[in-house]
Amino acid sequence: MNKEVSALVRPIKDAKSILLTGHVSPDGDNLGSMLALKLMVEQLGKKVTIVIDDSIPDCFSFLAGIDEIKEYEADLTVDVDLTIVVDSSNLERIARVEELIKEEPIINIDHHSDNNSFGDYNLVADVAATVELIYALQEKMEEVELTFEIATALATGLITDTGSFRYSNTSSMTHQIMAELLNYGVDPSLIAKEVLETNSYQNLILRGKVLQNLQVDTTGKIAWLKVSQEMLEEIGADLEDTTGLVNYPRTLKGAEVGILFKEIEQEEIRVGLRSNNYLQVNQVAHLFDGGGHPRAAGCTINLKLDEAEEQLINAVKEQLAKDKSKPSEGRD
Ligand SMILES: [Mn+2]
Repeated sequence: MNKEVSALVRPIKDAKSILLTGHVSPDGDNLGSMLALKLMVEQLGKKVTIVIDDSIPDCFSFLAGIDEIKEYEADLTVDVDLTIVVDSSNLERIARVEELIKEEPIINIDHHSDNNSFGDYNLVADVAATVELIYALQEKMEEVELTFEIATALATGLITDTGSFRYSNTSSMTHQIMAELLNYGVDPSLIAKEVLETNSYQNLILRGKVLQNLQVDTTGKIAWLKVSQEMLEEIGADLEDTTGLVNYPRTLKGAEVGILFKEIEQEEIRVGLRSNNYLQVNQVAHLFDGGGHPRAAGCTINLKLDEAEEQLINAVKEQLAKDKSKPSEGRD
């Protein structure tokens, strides 16, 4: 991995103006990676524009530089000589931001095992969070100093992608990096409070309503939840209030896989998949042009909610039949 990290230093130093982006449904690792990297390369005098084809959840508003992230718009133009994509297995994950990429080289920094190496430079490694790779890059860039703001962004990625160091992707390296970040004054209790332990009123009410409609297949192995636009309107909630819902169905005793369907628009259904022990949910996501990890993946299906539900659940049943014969694998 050392060589791949070092290989990024030259193109970053040679660039003047950098486009930074990451996947839709931005999470703490995606945002933490982008913001840490932005603050790092700004120390080198680079101009940085962050664009995402989605809105930013409020819970991340404590991160330095978060207000400067632009949401994709059709008339947006950027003049850059390097693009860096973080935390994304393929270019489809950045949605319409792909339209902003012209001839400039692309750096791909990611930790998803199904990453298709779409970059001209690829730093893809099996680590708990993409921020671990950004941390490694910082260590290689002698002129760049770790600051409280950068450390906080990196720690946010570690905490969120490891489920507060509970998931099996957590390594001794993850803890070593966290220990180093604490030396820069990072406050993990504040990060946990902001990101994991604060809910909007609408989020709690929506959670109650959505959980009441929990669906389970006849085997009890597949559990899923649905959020329709009608439900959101009824309680005055928006898509941001769905944060965290994806984690509930797989906690059902006996379930192997938990799924959340979110109706973004009438024929645009965003699907989050989580599994417990052996089902490779990224294989299911791939069938619908999505991606992710064996235990956490996502995709978007351009069908009506009930049609998307039927197709996706059928695909999960087929994958369950394939995977149950294999020895179990750890969470990625
Ligand atoms: Mn990640």
